[in-house]
Parts: sequence; structure tokens; C-alpha cells
Amino acid sequence: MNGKGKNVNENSKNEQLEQFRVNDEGKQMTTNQGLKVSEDEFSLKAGERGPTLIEDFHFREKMTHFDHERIPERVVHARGYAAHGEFEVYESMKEYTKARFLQDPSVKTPVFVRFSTVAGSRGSAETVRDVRGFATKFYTEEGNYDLVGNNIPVFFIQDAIKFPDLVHALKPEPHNEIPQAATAHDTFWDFVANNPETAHMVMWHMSDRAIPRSFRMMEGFGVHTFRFVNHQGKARFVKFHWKPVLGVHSLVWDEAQKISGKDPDFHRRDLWESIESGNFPEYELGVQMIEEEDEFKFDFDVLDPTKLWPEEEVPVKIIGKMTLNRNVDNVFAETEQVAFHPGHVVPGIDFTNDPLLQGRLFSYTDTQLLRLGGPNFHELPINRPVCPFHNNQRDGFGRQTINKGKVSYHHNSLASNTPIPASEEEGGYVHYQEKIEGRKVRGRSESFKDHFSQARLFWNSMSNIEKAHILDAFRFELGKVKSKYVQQQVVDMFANVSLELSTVIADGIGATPPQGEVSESEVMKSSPALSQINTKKRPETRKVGMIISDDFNGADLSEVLQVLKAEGIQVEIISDKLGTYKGSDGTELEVNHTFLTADSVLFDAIYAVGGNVECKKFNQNAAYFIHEAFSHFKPIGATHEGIKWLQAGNLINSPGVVIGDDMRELAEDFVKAISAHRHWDRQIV
Ligand code: HDE
Repeated sequence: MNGKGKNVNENSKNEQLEQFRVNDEGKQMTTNQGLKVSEDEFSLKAGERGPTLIEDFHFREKMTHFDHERIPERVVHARGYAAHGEFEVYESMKEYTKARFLQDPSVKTPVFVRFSTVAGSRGSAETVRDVRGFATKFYTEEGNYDLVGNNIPVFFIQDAIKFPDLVHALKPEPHNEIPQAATAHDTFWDFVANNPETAHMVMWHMSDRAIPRSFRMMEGFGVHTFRFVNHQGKARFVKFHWKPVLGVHSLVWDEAQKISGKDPDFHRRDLWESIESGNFPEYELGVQMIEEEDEFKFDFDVLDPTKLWPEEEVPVKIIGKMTLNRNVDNVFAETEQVAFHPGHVVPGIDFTNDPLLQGRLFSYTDTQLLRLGGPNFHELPINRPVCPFHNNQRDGFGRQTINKGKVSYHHNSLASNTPIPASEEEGGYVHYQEKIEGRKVRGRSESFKDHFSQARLFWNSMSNIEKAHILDAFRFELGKVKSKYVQQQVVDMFANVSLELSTVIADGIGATPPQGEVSESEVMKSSPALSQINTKKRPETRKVGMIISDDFNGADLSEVLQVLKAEGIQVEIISDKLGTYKGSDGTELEVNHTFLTADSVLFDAIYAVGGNVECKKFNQNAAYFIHEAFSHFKPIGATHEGIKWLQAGNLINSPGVVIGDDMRELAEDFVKAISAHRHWDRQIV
């Protein structure tokens, strides 16, 4: 069961999991002991109206198992969703690392990726303002390598010892357990104001990065500085990036909040449905590398996790691609029981002294021992490496491996001193021999003390619309803070980043604008790579809600549908009732959603076809859908009667609103409008 020991191919994890899959369909019911069950509806009683007997082992087994079905949720990142896939390197990375899964472009390494929110509990809504976890387990032939990252490249704090404080501050407040999955409350902002190292990350957190449109449209970052080590023993500092092939796109805040109610499963549904329909999410893996001898050449400390390496200064080298192509069979068995750990590394990848990373190396196994109930969770199917594993670890709760023989110690002679450590040449992991000198101190390096320059760099890099979103987010979050004192402290703190930013926040929340000598950051440079305005814009997989009614113009619609389909755009039909609607030319269309079951916020664009609509309610609903889409800056297309709904709202001639008589031209313009994602230059009416 310890894997098959053969070359890893795209199916090795799948093949391994297959040994554990069970299909109950068509089978007779048994107890867990394999005893066939004759009756599953009534417990065993002393007389039909009498008490249940303790002898009823079937009842007791069934109920006891049920009573123990829940395990503790993750202390952070509780709400998550995962999928299987594979990773391929584009060309050998031999020059930089000896990691075997990064050597051969013909090797497909199985991966399992779990995306998550951080603050909310397991049942919380998914489109909240939060950081997203992006954790990848590579099942390599040298063992599991976990890249446990986030969708934001920096972190709130610089030292792991502060993590419990951060999390206590951002979780619901303990006296009333409010608010769920939100940082818009006093304790979070009190923490921010009293821990200025949070400034840079808070800027990202207030930006559109914290409300992604889809897991498929967000970046991933390893955050910490790691080390690549090659066969010659030469090491380089490295940072990891995942770049989504579809570009980086976000929701707007009002939309995100409404989706939380209309579809709290919005992101998992998007991931699940994309994979089911063959639209496999893809991400390219990129690395930034800094030579060891250049460690001190930058205006930031490479070990400081509140700093990024501007891509314009340290380019991202794209080295491979990950494709997620298979949904899980069972969310509990796989997504819930998976255990990631930044300390799961393979030869060629090593750590640095980033104090946040160092603390994480302790925390993950520790928390998993509680969550997964003992030391044997590496044996769970989802956590098993695909290569064999042998050591002298034994016993513990839920042990599944049956280790044969009497020897479980090292050194020994009874088993010829095996299992035996491997030399470096044989693939044994040898830690990079970094030279360390120092006194034991509890302290922070001087080089970690600049908290505002990169926060300012981020602000400078934003387009006007992104800046406006950041200002609104601050005003929303701080507007929910009850303590005037905390609000004022935050205003004063962010004056160090930008006076303009801080003044506008103050104005919005009734605080005093920063006064006296303010040491606003003097950083003037910007990093275009940080702005989402510069991301890739593509139409594939975007979801259009199409509003039709009876007697719609079928011929025209078919032409539009053809163009949209060819571009990989997905269309769902909305009307007042489910069933089939007939077009004027006899074309039949099945309605997917009604105005009750769907909502404008669940689509990337709305296309209004209309038809024979006399009903006032129908017209009202259609106008609402269109108005809502318009106010979220989404593309809107219309033909025939559909145009009336636009006229009613006075929306014609606005950016991203497409109407016309030539169907092909109209469809092509609509595709362009969809690719643009949102039309920010629109006047909201
Ligand atoms: Fe985590 N983090 N973290 N974290 N983290 C956990 O491990 C922790 C940090 C990240 O989908 C926990 O098994 C400490 C940074 C992800 O299963 C816990 C510190 C980054 C996930 C833990 C950090 C992350 C976790 C909770 C500060 C981005 C979800 C359950 C030093 C690089 C993985 C668990 C999944 C989960 C500790 C900071 C990413 C408690 C102490 C920085 C994606 O061990």
C-alpha cells in the first residue's frame, strides 16, 4: 500500500486512490463487520410500542458512527474546496534546482490543490473580503512537495509568534461571535493600528484581490523566500508564483456581498462546474530568483514576508503549467482530510530564515495532530505519497500499515540495518548548509522595520478605479468599527502610506484628517505588474445570462449563440418559468433558471433577447437583472424586444452596452465587451 514505486505518471495518484474507492450502489447493506442487515428502519424493541434494547448492535453502531462524524475544522482556512490535476515543467530547471519533478518536461506530476478563505468557519459564504489560500500538493516520485500559498504575495506579520494574536483579532469577536468571515470589526482594526507591519498586506486586503471572481482567476504566491539548490550544491533565493491563464479578475464589493446570500457556494460551484464541463483551470508556475551574493542589494530584506520582489526588478521566469482536471469523489475524504505542510519539501528545495516560515514549519503538523486525531494521518489516501515510504515509526491511533518483522529501530543487525538512510547521491534529503552565527535574541532585525514603502508602492501601482475600490473598502470596513479611537489610529497610521488615502478615509468615516507632522512615504515608483488593469483579458468560460420569452427571434439568436459558443462562452437561459420556449421560427430553447432561482450577480454578462412579453412582472424582473448588471459594470447585450428594457433604464450608448441589427457584428462586439471583464468608465445611473 506504500505506493507502487514506479515512475510517476499522470495517473499514479488516481491509481492509488482507486484502491480505496468504494461504490455502494447495487450492493446489499451490511454492518461495518460485514454482517448483512435485514432491517434498517426500526430499532429492536421489547414489543412494538416498547423501549429500545441495548442489544441492538445495528442501531448502536449506526448511531455511534453518526455521533462521531465531525472533526474539528481548521483553525484558519476552514472553508475550502479542492481538485486534482497535474503539473508539467516546460523545460529542465536543472541549472537551478535538482528537484526531480522540475527536470523533465515529459513527466506529469499529479497534484491536489485546495483553495480556501481564511477567516470564516466551514459553512461560511465564499465571496467575503478575505485572503484566499492556494495550497498545492505535488505527488512527486521523491515524495510529497507542498506549496502552501495564498493569493496575496505578502503577509500581515513578520514573525510567527504573532500569528495567534492576528487570528484572534480577525476571527469573530469572542464575546458575541460576530461578525462571521469578515474583518470589518473593532478587534481586527485595533490589531492593524497597533501592528504597523500589517500596512502592506492591508492595502492588498482592501484591494480587489480580496474578492476574486473565481479561484480560476486569481494568482497564487508562496509568499516566503525559499531556496533552490542544484546538483552542484549552489543555492539561490526563490519565490514561487502561480499565474492563472485566464488572468486575474475580481468581483465588485456590492456584488460580492449579494452573492454571499444568493449563492454562498459561488466559488466552489464555479470550480466544480468548470472541471465537470471540461473547462480545466490552468495556472503557470513562475519563479523569481535572487543570487545569494545579491542578498543585500535590495531596498527590502529578502527574508521579510511583508515584502514582495517587484517583478520589474526581479522578473518572473515561467517554468511550467498546472491543470486541474478532476473533481474529488468525496469532499470529506479528500478536501477535508488533506494535510498540507510548508515543511514537506523534496531535494532541491529548501527553507530560508524567514521568521514566519520558520514558525509555520512547526504549526502545521501540530494542528493536524488534533484535527486528524493522531499521528497516522499521512496514511490517509489523499495524504499518501505515490512513492514507497519506510521508516521505524509505529503504532498510534488508526494505524493502517501492517509493518512486518520484529525490528523497528535503527541501528540494527537483525534486519541488516534497514531501512537505511540514503546518501545525497541516492536522493537522500540533505539540508542546505547555510552558515549561521549569532546570539540568541528575541528581536527584529533593523532591516525589517520599514513598514510603509511597499504599501506605498502598491498604492502608486493602482489605476484610479482600483484606488477608488481601496478607498471604498477602507470606508466600509472602518465604517463598521465602533471604536472612534481605533478608527482614528488607522487613519493616522495610513497617513504614513499616503496622505491622500488617509484623508479620504477620514472624510468618509467622520474621523479627523491626519494632522501635524506626517511622514508620508516618499516612494514614487510603481510596479505595473501589481495592477489588475494590466492582466490578461479573455472571454473563455465567462457566463452569460440570456433573458428570453416565448416567440423570441430564433434565427437571430442562433447566430449569436454560435459565436459565443465558438469563443468558449457559456450561456444559461433565464425566463419567468422553467420549461421549453419556442422561438418565432420554431427554435426550441430549454430554460435553465427562473427570475426566482437565478440572479444577475451570478453572471458575468446579461444578454436580453426578449420575445412576446406582455406581463408587467416579467418586464420588471428583466429590467432589474439588467440594471443590476449595469451597476456592477458588466457587459450587456440586447436585441429586439430586449432593447426596450435598456431604453427603460436609459442605458443605451453606455460603455459595454451592445445593441444592433447585424447579429454577427453584435455578437462579436459582445464577446469583446465580455473579454474586457468590467466597464469601469460607465456612469452609474
Ligand atoms: Fe497557514 N496555517 N499559517 N499560512 N495556511 C494553516 O494548518 C500558520 C500562513 C495557509 O488548505 C493551518 O492544517 C502560521 C501564510 C494555507 O489545508 C495552521 C502562520 C500562508 C492554509 C496554519 C501561517 C499560509 C493554511 C490551519 C504564520 C501563505 C490552508 C489548518 C507563521 C504562504 C491549507 C492547517 C489547507 C493553514 C498556521 C501563515 C497559507 C494553523 C502559524 C504566510 C493555504 O497550521
